[in-house]
Amino acid sequence: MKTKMFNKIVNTILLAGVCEIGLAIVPPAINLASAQEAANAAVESSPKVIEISAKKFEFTPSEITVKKGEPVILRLTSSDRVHGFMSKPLKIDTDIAAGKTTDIAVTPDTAGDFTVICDHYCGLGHGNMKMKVSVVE
Ligand SMILES: [Cu+2]
Repeated sequence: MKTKMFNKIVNTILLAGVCEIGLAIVPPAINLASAQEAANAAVESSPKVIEISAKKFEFTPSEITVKKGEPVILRLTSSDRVHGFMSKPLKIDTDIAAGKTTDIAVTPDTAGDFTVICDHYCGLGHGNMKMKVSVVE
């Protein structure tokens, strides 16, 4: 949520900046083209968003694949209660509160398969609540 808003603000600032410079030095047709280019660049550079939902006692999807060195946003939600979302090697440790979206930015630096576990006790099946993150080159 925050990132989306931030991007919107950045886009607005970028466009405003391009328009001002454009108006001052180039005809309107070229000005429009460069504003569009700036908007496209902003969209391409924003990280990929992967949605993951939690409920007793599973994460959906139970497996994701991300690229080494490529920033992603994990958009976490819970449909029942608070769950944990933790993986030491991926340097992730957060709680997922129910009824709210938790965005975390991750840039995996090592290839391999990693397990994310719920580390917030949520009931009898808690010990098996996990998902797999595959980091590929
Ligand atoms: Cu749990």
